[in-house]
Amino acid sequence: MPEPRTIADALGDAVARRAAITRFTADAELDVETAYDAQWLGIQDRLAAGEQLSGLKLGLTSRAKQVTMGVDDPLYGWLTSGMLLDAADPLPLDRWIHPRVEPEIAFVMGAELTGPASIADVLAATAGVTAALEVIDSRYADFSFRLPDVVADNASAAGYVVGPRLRPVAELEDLRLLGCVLRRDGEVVHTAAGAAVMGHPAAAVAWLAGRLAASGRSIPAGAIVLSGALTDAVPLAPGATVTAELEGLGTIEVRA
Ligand code: OOG
Ligand code: MG
Repeated sequence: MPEPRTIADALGDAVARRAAITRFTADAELDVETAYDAQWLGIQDRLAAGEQLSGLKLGLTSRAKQVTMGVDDPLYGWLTSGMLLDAADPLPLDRWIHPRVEPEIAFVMGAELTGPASIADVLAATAGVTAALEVIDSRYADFSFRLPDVVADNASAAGYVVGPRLRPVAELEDLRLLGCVLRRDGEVVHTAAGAAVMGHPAAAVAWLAGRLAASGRSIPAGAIVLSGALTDAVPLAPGATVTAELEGLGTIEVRA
């Protein structure tokens, strides 16, 4: 099994050179816990380079994503200050290898959340929810990976854009029924509702709190938590415009 340091270095190098690598599981054993160790080393490298932690992300929490990516389990990764993007600017395509964008419901935590946690615990600790578009960019050739590979690769995290409105959950109707429409160049490409994410988007955040507790961590107050794509991602081709409209949370539009 490759060492976490070796894995983190190979992935860091792939980012720096914008060159995809072959997944580790193609010719080696890699367990999920070792992969999370490698992920954490990669995050430490970003912090050492001057970034700050800004939050966490869930991945593969919807059936649509699991089926497309061929991985049946959710996972998590970390968001850093360098990943925050402004929808007013064209997306920095020159940073990435083969970026895709996907619509998400983001939770902004008003209080620290330590697992195990229920949906009610998550909602009580949430300052508000907002729309987000996440840019993912696998460091693996053809976005081809197994669970340990994508864990080590920080859940393909590359960037995120936050929507125009932060709404307290008490102001919204049932998050399970919150509608989402994704358009590319004005044409509807995917639609979903909040329940696409583990039956309830807060269930994904509860899963995260439980998973972090197993390694003695928690979700910090102030963190933004992307609960996972509601629909499949769309490739970000140069010149494309992608728009996500989330019921009650407004519209985000990005230009590549
Ligand atoms: C893994 C990351 C998935 C999500 O929201 O499901 C993810 C990938 O698809 O490359 O961020
Ligand atoms: Mg995502």
